Amino acid sequence: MAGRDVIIKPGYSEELLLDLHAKYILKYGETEDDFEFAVTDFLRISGVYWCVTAMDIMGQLDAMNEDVIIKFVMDCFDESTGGFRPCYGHDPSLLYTLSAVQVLTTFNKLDVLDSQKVVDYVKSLYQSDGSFLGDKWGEVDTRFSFGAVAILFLLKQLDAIDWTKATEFVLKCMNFDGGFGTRPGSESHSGQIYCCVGYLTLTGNLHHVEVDNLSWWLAERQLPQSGGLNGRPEKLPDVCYSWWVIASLAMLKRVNWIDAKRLSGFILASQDSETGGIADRPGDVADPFHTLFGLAGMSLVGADSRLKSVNPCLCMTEDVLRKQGLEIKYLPF
Ligand code: 7TP
Ligand code: ZN
Repeated sequence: MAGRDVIIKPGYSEELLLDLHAKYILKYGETEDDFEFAVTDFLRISGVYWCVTAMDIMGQLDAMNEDVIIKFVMDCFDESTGGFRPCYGHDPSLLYTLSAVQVLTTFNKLDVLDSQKVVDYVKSLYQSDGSFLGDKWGEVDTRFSFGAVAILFLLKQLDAIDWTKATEFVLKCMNFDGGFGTRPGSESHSGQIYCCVGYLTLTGNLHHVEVDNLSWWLAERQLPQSGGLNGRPEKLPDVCYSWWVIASLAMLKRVNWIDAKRLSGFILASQDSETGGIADRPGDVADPFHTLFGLAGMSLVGADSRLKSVNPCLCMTEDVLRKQGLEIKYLPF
């Protein structure tokens, strides 16, 4: 199938510019005397997660100001709901709560949290049809099913919810092509597939997927010209989709269904060799989001031995998960 693609101009860096990326992330966090991790308020706590995890993968976590980060994260905690806001003054949501829990886990600081409140928050978003809302505004999306189970897994509170109905809901979002969408009947999309495969992995239900059918759809996301991966047929390749796709393939034990060498070439070409950081595709402006998922993708395909191993389900280092006794049981495909 002919898809849209980009042409990589010759002359890009053939190696991963680790020092430059670490400097880029560190600099991103400092604006005047204020702690400014993200460009925009509405995603700041997720920006903190992207930066912290990128640094951890590069083995540079020690260079970050842990105390300032933990204080920022806890200032985002909303006592009245038990959820986390993206920053002070905004509404809490399940997605920002996952980012907060991921950051606290990485710094081994979950004990500063009243985790029962967080558990109750997650339960408050559970619907009788098995779906989850993302926040009080009431949208339903399989991303929230993943967010819910990932939060409770990290808090070691998976038993707080009976996942039977929730699993039925996720499986209703499976399509004839083996992929998953936002809600029942929605078209397959790499990001949604990642969330559903991650959900099914954490709840021990991955045997319900049609492994070969789904892996085939995922492998077809790699574009012939650039080696990058797209999120859906006919879309341009994007570094972050590299992550959603190969992380899904990794959970399905099918990473070798894509050409790792060509994918790493695309990610390397998306580096900004002046400022540091990685962009969505070659020539675009770098940001922490694509920097994390570019590094995580490079780690997952084993493209650079200086990178720590990344867990495909949670996008955190295996080091952190091991140290916290967080073991994921994969199915033996
Ligand atoms: C620049 O325009 C956007 C568009 C959407 C900025 C943010 C978003 S988003 O919050 O809905 N989101 C994450 C996201 C973040 C960035 C970004 O982060 C820039 C600087 C920083 C600092 O931390 C940039 C894009 C982005 N997108 C949009 C996107 C990604 N690839 C192509 N595009 C257009 C993803 C978007 C949705 C999202 C996906 C995964 C996730 O864990 C959280 C949110
Ligand atoms: Zn992207």
